Amino acid sequence: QQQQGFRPLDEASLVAYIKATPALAARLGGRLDALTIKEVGDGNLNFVYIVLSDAGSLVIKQALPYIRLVGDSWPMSRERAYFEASALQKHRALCPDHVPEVYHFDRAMSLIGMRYIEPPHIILRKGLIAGVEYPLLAEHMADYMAKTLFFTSLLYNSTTDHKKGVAQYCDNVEMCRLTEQVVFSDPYMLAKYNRCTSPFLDNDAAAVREDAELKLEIAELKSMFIERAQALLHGDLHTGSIMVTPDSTQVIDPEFAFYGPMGYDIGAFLGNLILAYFSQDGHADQANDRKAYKKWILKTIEDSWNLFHKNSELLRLAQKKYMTSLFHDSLGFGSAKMIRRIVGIAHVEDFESIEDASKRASCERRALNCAKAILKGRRQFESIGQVIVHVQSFD
Ligand code: ADP
Ligand code: SR1
Ligand code: MG
Ligand code: MG
Ligand code: MG
Repeated sequence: QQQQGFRPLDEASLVAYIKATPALAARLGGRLDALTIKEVGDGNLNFVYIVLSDAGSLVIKQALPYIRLVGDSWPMSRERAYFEASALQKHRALCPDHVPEVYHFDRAMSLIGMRYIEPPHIILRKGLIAGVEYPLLAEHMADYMAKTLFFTSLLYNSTTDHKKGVAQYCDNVEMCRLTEQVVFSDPYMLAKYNRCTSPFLDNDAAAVREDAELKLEIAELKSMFIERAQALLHGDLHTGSIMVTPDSTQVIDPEFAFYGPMGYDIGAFLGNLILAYFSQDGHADQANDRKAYKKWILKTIEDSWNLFHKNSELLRLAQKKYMTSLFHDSLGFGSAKMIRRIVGIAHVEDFESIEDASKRASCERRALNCAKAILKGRRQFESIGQVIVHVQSFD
């Protein structure tokens, strides 16, 4: 890690930094005397500033040497900013429509300057809570996942190039170890930072810890996550890492990027959509029972997989057997990502914003039971349509 030259910035010191950095100043049209700067980071790890001038805009993201959610008692390598900038650049080269441009990267400062994904873009998770439909989301995300995953895999690249990539991202090991802990280990044992909607879900969380069959399955997925360098993953592809309008889909925040199993990214996206599905009853009111919206979420899950699968380029490259195991991997990882959001450290706004704890617990329990059943029985599913029927049976 580059120690020299690092200092945490704030709204005030960021102005001087921008003035001294031509690549950033130019994006603001050189109009640096009346900047508006606001820290908007609502994620678990980093600090994010929106910078506006009367002639331009940008976003600055800085990693500090700890996890923001917990504080400096949980140190974390600032090199995550390097991997985020590298992955944004690589994935943008493959899929420019859905990845924002990096304007500037300062490794010593762990700082990225990038495109401000302007309003009316909002974080997809917030759109899902508000009940907004995004007609192009499935098509855009299928395109993003197909391009970023297949074209960073051995289906496309030489072993020499692939191994170079694997070697580069191997150093993002602290972030991988964080995932190993908070997704694949802690939810299945008594761990310091685990929480759940207590007392309603106490027994459900204990049942997860005592379920030998479930733990065997999660151990298999954990091994795959650690060992299988299949493609350059985003590494944290939940609905809080996607910004949307009805016409546009932009994927941000790949700081967990590494060469891992493709199903981990696909599962993160699909699993978080299933979480959104089960949270809808907690957001229903007299004006909107959310029934039609739930159908749209299920259709989006189905279309996302089917469009990813049907992409003609991919079919040419990949054998049926390859796609079937990718499907089952995606279902396994998707379930793991659902379970950790209910009994692990990092919860999701979809459920957290349901104020009535008993109502929240009831939504969470259905999602948890659905995820446990998918994780254990994932190899039996032959199509995404069967998964949709299964999800509905827990509603
Ligand atoms: P973290 O790594 O801490 O999760 P994120 O990259 O997810 O940080 O960013 C946190 C928040 O900052 C996002 O939820 C979004 O609201 C905002 N944000 C991040 N990047 C951009 C961007 N390029 N344009 C607009 N808003 C952004
Ligand atoms: C301490 S765990 C924080 C979580 O937030 C990130 O976005 C990742 O999902 C990580 O697991
Ligand atoms: Mg984030
Ligand atoms: Mg992040
Ligand atoms: Mg997740």
